[in-house]
Amino acid sequence: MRHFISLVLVGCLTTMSAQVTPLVEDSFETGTGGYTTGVNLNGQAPSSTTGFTGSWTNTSGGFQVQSTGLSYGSLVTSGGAAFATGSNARIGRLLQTTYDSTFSGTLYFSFLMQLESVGGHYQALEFHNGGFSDGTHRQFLIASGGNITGLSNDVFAYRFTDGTSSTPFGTADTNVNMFVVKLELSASAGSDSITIYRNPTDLLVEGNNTITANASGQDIVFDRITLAFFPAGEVDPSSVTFDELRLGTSFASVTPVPEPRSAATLLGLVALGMVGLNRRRWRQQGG
Ligand SMILES: [Ca+2]
Repeated sequence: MRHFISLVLVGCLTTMSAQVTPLVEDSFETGTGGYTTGVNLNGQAPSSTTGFTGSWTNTSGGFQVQSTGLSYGSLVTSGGAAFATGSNARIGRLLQTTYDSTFSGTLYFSFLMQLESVGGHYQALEFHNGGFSDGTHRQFLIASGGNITGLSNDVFAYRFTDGTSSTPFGTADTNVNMFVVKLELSASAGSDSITIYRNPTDLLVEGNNTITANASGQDIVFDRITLAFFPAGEVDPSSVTFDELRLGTSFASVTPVPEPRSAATLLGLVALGMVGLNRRRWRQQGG
């Protein structure tokens, strides 16, 4: 019995320690305190988000928030999601913290992305710094579709500052994809590295997941997160949906899962079990 209680307590503590609040979070909540649906995301700055500053700012086209969100496995999700309204669209929002060249540390970024169709359109989540220019401000991206130099349209790829080559890391599909990017950032020049997990199967333990792609020898600085969709003149431009943006200092902080039972409930069950055991003992002794 004592051994069982120890196991339960260790389990509770492990579960509790896995719940770490992310630095940045946007589940695209709708309604009071959240986003307004049916209008452009541009100019919206709901109080339901964490770690952003100012409002979403677009450079072209439109994204809106829909009331239906994306879901992935046991990932904690809520609210709606952001989707491109079909025209050439790029929209970003500043973070409260700028991760400049003097920053040193490990960050994790996660997001959900669902393509409506696999094709030539460029659909991407981008990190920019100081502005929205492809050539000078875009620092890192995960994208599918055309306009990724030298790649076919049906892959996912990552890319660093514009002008360098893109690297494919798998076939694109129309499922809800979850991406977790580990950013190991150094204050030394040319010493940043990234590790990508596409559709991690274990949201609790990073090491149980297969690394999809990684790269080193980079310099990544960013002050905003950007959503992009460029159908490139296609007849049926379709759309792309993004949801559950999280930036944190640990894998678990950007991959939250519900606790199977709260620690308090488990402790209560243990206490009830002990009471029952003692009663049986008392009856055996008394009878
Ligand atoms: Ca959501």
